[in-house]
Amino acid sequence: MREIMSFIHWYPGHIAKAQRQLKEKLSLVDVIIEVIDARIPYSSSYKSTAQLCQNKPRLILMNKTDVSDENYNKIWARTISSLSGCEVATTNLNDINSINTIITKVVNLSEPVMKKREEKGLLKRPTRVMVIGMPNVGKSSVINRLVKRAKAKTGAKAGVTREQQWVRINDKIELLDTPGIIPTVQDDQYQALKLACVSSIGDNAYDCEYVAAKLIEILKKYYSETLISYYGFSKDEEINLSTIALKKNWIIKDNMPDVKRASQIILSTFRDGKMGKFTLERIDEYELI
Ligand SMILES: Nc1nc2c(ncn2[C@@H]2O[C@H](COP(=O)(O)OP(=O)(O)OP(=O)(O)O)[C@@H](O)[C@H]2O)c(=O)[nH]1
Ligand SMILES: [Mg+2]
Repeated sequence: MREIMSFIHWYPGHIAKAQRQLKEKLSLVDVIIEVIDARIPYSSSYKSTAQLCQNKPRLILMNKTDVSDENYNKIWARTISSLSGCEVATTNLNDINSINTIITKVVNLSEPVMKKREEKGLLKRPTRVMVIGMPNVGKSSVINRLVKRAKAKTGAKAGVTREQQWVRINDKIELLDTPGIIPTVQDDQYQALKLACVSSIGDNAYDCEYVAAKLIEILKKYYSETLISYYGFSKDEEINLSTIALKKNWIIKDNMPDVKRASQIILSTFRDGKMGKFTLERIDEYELI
């Protein structure tokens, strides 16, 4: 996968600074919620989070299960849990049950932390929680949903806290109102490609046609029947950006396929789940078991 190097660019200076800033913020909290993308559970989880979080209790949310393949959600959740030693919850933030699950699990994680504080004779206060994760995984949505639920439950004004940036979720929990962005530093460019597929990498950092072409390869490998029927191909026809463009009649001058348009539409139909529910990675790809 070396060839991707020239398509997805990193800025090591920015990454080091972002990591430093995140570490400072993390030192303020007791429990961490890490959000990852259920379509790419491995690539969207940061391999050094435990170290970054100073081994504080962490709840991992495998989010966007409404657009990932349900056949792989459970097995990935179990695998991520055993790799990280953390509790993992599968979530769809449009579902209120997911929000209730998050609250229950955070309260459970906070109990030993509060007990420890008490044993040390520290002042009693709610558990401080922060949401972290790579770009576009749903961090702000988690915060917004938790805050909205708190408002609905208590009828209280949002954001009544001792310090401006903490929002009281219930009598046990307060949440930092801004998330921590884990910089998407990836030495594995195949993982970077998948992050680009789910928009976790800004589109100025990669070539749209290249990423769309690679996405089609992955979908051909794992979901060929869905791809064939979605675009109306027959079994023996070649599927690539050009043939999809021709099939959909996306044409530029001289009857040439509009590959650029095809790339953009393919990426967006994948991202919003219109083509189907897909999970782009399998556990055996990474020899995780
Ligand atoms: N389908 C689906 N979309 C979701 C879910 N959660 C969040 N999203 C969408 O994903 C996109 C990104 O969500 P945000 O909450 O802005 O993500 P973020 O991690 O704060 O993103 P950055 O601030 O860019 O790092 C938005 O369009 C959300 O509506 C989910 O469970 N399912
Ligand atoms: Mg955000």
